[in-house]
Amino acid sequence: MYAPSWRLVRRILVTSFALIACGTAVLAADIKLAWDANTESDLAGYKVYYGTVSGAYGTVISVGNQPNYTVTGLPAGTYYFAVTAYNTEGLESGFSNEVSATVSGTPSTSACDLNADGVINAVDLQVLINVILGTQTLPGKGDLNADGRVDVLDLQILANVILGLHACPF
Ligand SMILES: [Ca+2]
Ligand SMILES: [Ca+2]
Repeated sequence: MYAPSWRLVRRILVTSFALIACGTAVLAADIKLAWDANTESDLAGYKVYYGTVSGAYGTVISVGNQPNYTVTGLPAGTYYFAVTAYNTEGLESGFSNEVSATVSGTPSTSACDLNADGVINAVDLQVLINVILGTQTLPGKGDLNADGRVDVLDLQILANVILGLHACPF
């Protein structure tokens, strides 16, 4: 019983696995993975494994019979990925080589995203108003024009950013 299984594992071993692209979402990211297609006639599909520790994959996703997959909505952190193939009898190959990707939790727009929810909108405007009114404190944030004060000028800048008139930071 053991030997046929061993041969199968050898046959359907995934030979190449490459990280194609890392998404640029602000507080979460999509990681697109692709690998060489297995050409065995009894191939049933692939499984993508990933986790935050190299060689220890806490999450497994059956991705069907397609040689690529996008893992979506990953929060900030470093992730390690590997893939296996399995056949119509349910026998699974060993892991492919491992690839890693780091999702940055620091958005380029952080200076204006005052409540750090990943979008710049009227909620941030309200937060800034609260800071100016003294009902909320956000140490180190809100001074968008870097003049040492958080005041109505910064509010105007943030409004312009929301309206699309400025990038942030500028
Ligand atoms: Ca926000
Ligand atoms: Ca200011």
